[in-house]
Amino acid sequence: MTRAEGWDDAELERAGALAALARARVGTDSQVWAVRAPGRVNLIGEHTDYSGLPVLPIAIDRSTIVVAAPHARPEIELCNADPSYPARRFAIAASIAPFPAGDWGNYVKAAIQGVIEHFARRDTDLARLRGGVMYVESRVPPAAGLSSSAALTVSSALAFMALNGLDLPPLEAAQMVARSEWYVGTMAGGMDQAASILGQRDHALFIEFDPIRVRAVRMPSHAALVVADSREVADKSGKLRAEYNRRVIECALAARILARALELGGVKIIGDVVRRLKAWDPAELTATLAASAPASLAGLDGAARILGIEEQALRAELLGGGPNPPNWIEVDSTRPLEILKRARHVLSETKRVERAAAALEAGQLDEVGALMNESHRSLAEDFEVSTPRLDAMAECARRAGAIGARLTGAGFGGSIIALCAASEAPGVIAALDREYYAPLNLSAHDCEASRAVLRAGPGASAIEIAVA
Ligand code: NG1
Repeated sequence: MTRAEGWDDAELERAGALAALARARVGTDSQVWAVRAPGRVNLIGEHTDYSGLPVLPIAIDRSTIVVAAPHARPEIELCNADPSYPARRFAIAASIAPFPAGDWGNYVKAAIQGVIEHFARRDTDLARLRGGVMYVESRVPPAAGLSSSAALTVSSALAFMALNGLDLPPLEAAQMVARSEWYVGTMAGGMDQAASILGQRDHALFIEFDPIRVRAVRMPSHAALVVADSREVADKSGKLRAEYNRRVIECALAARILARALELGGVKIIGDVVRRLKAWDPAELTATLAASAPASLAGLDGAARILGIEEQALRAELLGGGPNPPNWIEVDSTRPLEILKRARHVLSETKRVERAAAALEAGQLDEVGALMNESHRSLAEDFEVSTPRLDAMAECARRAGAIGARLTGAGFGGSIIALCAASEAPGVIAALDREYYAPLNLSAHDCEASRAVLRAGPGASAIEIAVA
């Protein structure tokens, strides 16, 4: 991954300033690499990635930059330009223990652990891996559904690789970092990291999984994407993580029950089921599921009974495997596990993603907008991840002329995305300002920073910064 394209002047300037800090620390003639990795916003295809089903995000034109310079010790010294993220230090090892939950340094540890595991499988001599200083500076707003965490893990992974002369083709790099957030206890799919690596200017990305593949779909020039932050922050390491992981488990259970009903072996996720069927229909598969098990299951023990396996074995299959689970990932078994509604969303959303990609390619924005509205409804009613505030924002954007609007990202807060004719975007923003932001009494700066027209930008890339 040493593509030099994709950097704009402002990013090169930011990288230059960080490089000067790094060289001040390790030596003025040191080699220095800089990586930019963008955040992403998802057009459609929500909560499908961890079922191995397609998504349609864009990489956005806002990035995180990590600058790395080698030093003689096998450890990473980590500094963040934002003083609210304190400096961190850790040793490079085959298995890196995490900082306490919620620490920002865990995203960097996750990335480096992922690189180490990937290259260990390729017989790289881990004892020869170099440490260094890494300076981070991000312009991807956190907790806004724009994937600041993927921008950080991707830029850290590529910076650590550059430091060690390691290289990978983009699809393989996307595969490598796809599971990095499992390290922090989120059983996430690979959409965010893939979008950050595979982004293309003015293109949406139709991304498929297992293995990761991408088809770039040009954004029609008369279309604009308004992204607006609800300023409702779901606690990433608390409620949001528990609810997110719960839905991953619910989908995995639906997949196993469908597999039993259809007599398919080796199924772990819903994507495994549909890939085995030549043609499939969301309503028919949902009906098969409804006929095979109750719509909701009484905890994992109830699920294990239906599947005819021991609860312990099911737990190990669903929750085991990552570097930190099972102690970080738990499922509250006192609430029912909703398998029917969740599967109905995932199956119908998959068809919507395919149709939206085709409609976007054909320039049929009305069709894309209608699918986005339908996606929001399904996320609210069947996946139960919307909030009254996200519903109100999406509705406000539609009333103001957006062709379609929906929550984007995991939900429980975060942002909405509205597809507009470029000429309508200012009106949509004005309506959100008037109807949604004004009653929140935000400062002019905070209101301004909360919403924007975002353009699809290029994916991550690394450059070497020459000594001035
Ligand atoms: P956000 O909420 O933007 O971080 C999360 C997952 C994605 C995907 C979406 C829902 C993480 C890091 N990412 O995105 O992989 O599953 O939810 O479509 O949790």
